[in-house]
Amino acid sequence: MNIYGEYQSVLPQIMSELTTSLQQLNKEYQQKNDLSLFEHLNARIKSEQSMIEKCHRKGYPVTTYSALRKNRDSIGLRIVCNFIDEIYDCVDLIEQMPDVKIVEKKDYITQSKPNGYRSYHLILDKTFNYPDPDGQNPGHYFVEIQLRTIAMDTWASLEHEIKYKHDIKNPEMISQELKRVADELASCDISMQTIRQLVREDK
Ligand code: 0O2
Repeated sequence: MNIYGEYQSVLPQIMSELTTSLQQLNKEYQQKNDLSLFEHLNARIKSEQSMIEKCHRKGYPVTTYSALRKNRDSIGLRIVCNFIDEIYDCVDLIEQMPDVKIVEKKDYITQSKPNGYRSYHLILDKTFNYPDPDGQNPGHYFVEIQLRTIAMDTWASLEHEIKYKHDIKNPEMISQELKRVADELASCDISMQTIRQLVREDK
């Protein structure tokens, strides 16, 4: 039996519905502001193996209830924006979406992780027209949304690739270098936003 049990087929449907709503939000924002809210959007259902590993790591029983209630990232969306300002616009707009309650916000942009990781993380509790593990219908589902700029996304992808795929002989030096690059990219993000502002003021 899959860890997601009877909800295994519901999760992709929820993911797809939410993706469509966010793409619609992007369209409306584009029409109103003449610029994109986000550059692209990825969505994934956490693999069964990762979910089981996470249950073990957190000390939760390996059950459907743990997968959907104790852990809150079975459905994950990553929104990649061109500029930092759009990340915060996007958070505001998500907060206003119908049937959405934001139950957790982590701003790793203003407060980056010690290793240099930057992103804005949200956990949503959203109602969908499917039954949930607490017997409610419409049911409540948690969704994790990570919002980043292109530069933050590039760093996180490469850092993940470097860290998880190879044995590192001199981890301290590599961590220092990764942190240095993260800070340089953060500085580029701010510069690009400033340049955009200058161009706007020039009009
Ligand atoms: P995947 O496959 O991306 O889902 P927890 O989620 O409980 O384990 P915490 O502290 O509550 O941990 O969550 P956190 O750190 O706010 O967010 C976890 C997710 O953010 C990770 O998911 C990564 O996607 C991303 N993330 C956090 N820190 C880093 C980092 O230093 N480097 C990179 N590349 N990504 C990071 P998972 O579960 O690891 O994997």
